[in-house]
Amino acid sequence: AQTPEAQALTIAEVRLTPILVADPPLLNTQGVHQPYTPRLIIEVVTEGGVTGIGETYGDTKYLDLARPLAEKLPGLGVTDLNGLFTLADEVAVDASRVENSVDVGGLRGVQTADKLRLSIVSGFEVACLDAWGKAAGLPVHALLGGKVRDRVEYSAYLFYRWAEHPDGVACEPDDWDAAVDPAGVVAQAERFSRDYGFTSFKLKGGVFEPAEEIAAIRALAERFPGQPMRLDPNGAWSVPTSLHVAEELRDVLEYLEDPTSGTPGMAEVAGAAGVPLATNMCVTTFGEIREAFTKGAVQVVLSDHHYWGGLRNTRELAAICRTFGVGLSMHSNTHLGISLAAMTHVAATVPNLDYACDSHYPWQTEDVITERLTFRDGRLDVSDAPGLGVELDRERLAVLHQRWLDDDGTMRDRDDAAAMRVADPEWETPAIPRW
Ligand code: GKR
Ligand code: MG
Repeated sequence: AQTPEAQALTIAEVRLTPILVADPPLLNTQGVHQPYTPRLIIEVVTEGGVTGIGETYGDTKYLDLARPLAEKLPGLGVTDLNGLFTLADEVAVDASRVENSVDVGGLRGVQTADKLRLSIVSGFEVACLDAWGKAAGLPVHALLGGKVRDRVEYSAYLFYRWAEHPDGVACEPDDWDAAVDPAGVVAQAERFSRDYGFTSFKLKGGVFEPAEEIAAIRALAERFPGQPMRLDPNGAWSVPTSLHVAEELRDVLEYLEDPTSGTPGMAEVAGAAGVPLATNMCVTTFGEIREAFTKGAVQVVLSDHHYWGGLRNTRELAAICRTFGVGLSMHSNTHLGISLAAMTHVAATVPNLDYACDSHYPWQTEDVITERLTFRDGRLDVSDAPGLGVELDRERLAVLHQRWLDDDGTMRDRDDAAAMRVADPEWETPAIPRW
């Protein structure tokens, strides 16, 4: 028989709320961000009346998995995180969802059934940890073993972008200027530095000819001398092009991120680049680690609790990286404050978080939490409040869910190439390597 305390921590109800959240016209090698991107907000309510919240991808293929998993959860303890994984394994993944999946043209690495499952489990795991922490009066970082730092550093995530989405497209405008050349990128970095205090800079590349992007990083390095730079073309370059870029930027890059696609190519580049290579594309699952580490293909793995199956798996990844002398940093996709809070809690507990984490958060003007998180000196304070330390704003959640309900289906699955075709009907997802 369960103790009353354990009974109170049992899941009574799970609520799933798909939403569409405004996203600016950020460019990448596949195309441009849609004006709205899908996210899924997960609420886990315990028998004791505590609600925990989580956030993950909200595209249809993720919802198709989240719904049957949610149905299995009542009766599970929010502390039984291993049990959560066992239940997730019982949810069948429709093979066509994986085979036909472009997953934003592969920007998030190869899509497998397991990875889809892990991305869903991550949102539930965070919601369970939030509920457990709230019930126990403990912050999530304490449930992960305790923080080893009080603040977590983030980098400025710079994007080439247009000032506005294409004419006639419904969107929520923002007050950022276009950035399509080195001067625009530097101006964007100046605003990031001024408003948030970031001191390291990552530029999303693979958009323009490599010479253009080399010039942008050079301009940044001149404007912010001695500050760490990263360039990430999402695998768009050939091995020779990657080596050329490495040669040109070696003195200012702290790492080059996914210059080329696939572990063998990354290994070739790593062997001669003279600059560390980081990835959120060729190592996104535990199964990919052995080959990449054995071949010396990557020197830095970008963790992302959404890919890796949650906060505890992120810590396991960190332990493996530590063992093999591989660096650890953190990747992000378009996300809201619940995910940022989760990222910050786990980052606070990892001793070998060697680099500032990525976050798209400054690009999001909308959120579903009552108080947005604020970067100061490029850092976020680690919350010691119970759970994640953020509260759901139900009114905002309802508005963003209504937008999802009202959508004719075009925004419910992120497709950057389709969004680009609105501006350029001839646009095709570029073949890799592009240059
Ligand atoms: O949001 O355009 C984007 C990024 O390109 C994203 O999709 C990537 O997953 O941020 C990511 C990265 O570092 O590769
Ligand atoms: Mg990347």
